[in-house]
Amino acid sequence: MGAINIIATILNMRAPAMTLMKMPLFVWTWLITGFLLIAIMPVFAGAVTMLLTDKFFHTSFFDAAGGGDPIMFQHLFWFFGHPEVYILLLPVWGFIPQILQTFSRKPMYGYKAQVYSFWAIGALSVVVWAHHFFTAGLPVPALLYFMYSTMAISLPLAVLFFCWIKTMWKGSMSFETPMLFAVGWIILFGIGGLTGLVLADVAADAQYHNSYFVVAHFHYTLFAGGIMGIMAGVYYWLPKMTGHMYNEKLGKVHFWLTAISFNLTFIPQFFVGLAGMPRRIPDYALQFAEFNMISTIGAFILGFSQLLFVYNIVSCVKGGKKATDKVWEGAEGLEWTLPSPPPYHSFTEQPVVK
Ligand SMILES: [Cu+2]
Repeated sequence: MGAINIIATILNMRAPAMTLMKMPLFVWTWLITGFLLIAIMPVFAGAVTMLLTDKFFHTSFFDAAGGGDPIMFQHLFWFFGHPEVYILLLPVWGFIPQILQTFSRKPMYGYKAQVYSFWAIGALSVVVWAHHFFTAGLPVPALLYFMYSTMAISLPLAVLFFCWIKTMWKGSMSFETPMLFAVGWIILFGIGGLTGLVLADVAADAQYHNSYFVVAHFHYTLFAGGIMGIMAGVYYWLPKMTGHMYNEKLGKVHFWLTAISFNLTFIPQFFVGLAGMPRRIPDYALQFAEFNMISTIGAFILGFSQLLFVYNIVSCVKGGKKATDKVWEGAEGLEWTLPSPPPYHSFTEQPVVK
């Protein structure tokens, strides 16, 4: 219902001159996210309902003992599970280029290419699901199909990365906290993407599957690619939302602590994974102890440094230097034409879209 609401709002309620190809990328990625949600959530709901009837009403959809197929559950779950990752990431991919543009003080590079790449990624995301269980014994043609289709995602993603780098290229860049998070995001999410490409290789995946390599890859994708991106967005729009500037120094300390401790936590996991440490176990062999210790220390620093984030947000809501309407010198978009915070009944007249 939420997804339908988002799609209907974007398609029907834009300002008169706001054509689709003038929309902020954040709105584009939300539109695609809406369609993805509608495509996968009913399948997921069906799968969990079947699982529940298996468990409580003695059906055997997925129970081999009663003639069911456990691999079928993996198919249904990952038909949901893979696009779900993009549902979490796409909105972030939408606002990061806007932040890069603002702090590079030059026009965004390749707006249209980015829009088409987002659609390509959205479409590909619903046809690659079986790469999550390459070792479950799928037929070889299926393995090859899911390997190549997964690798194909790196093409539109590479287009996006080039557009984002080109947006910054020779710009008059400055590194306020949102920009630090955005640039850090590109590098760390890049590692997440590249290690995903490694996992997509059927032959290599026999080694990587169910190891800590997957855990490390996943956190580079979802923590760096998702959460750290959201942090960039929070710092970017916080002055607009609250009417106050956050503490810039504290924001920078928060970024560096987060970026360093994040790597301290997850880089060792690539290595223990490659050395054979499986995931989802309560204990591990002694030869993995040192790297796990480094990882644990990193995780504690990462967790505690988020208290700075909470403190910064709370004190920004409570008070601080008044934010101007535009907040950031290079910012573009309708929200920056309104006072900070925007008043109720924000636009009394139709806004002019350039
Ligand atoms: Cu996947």
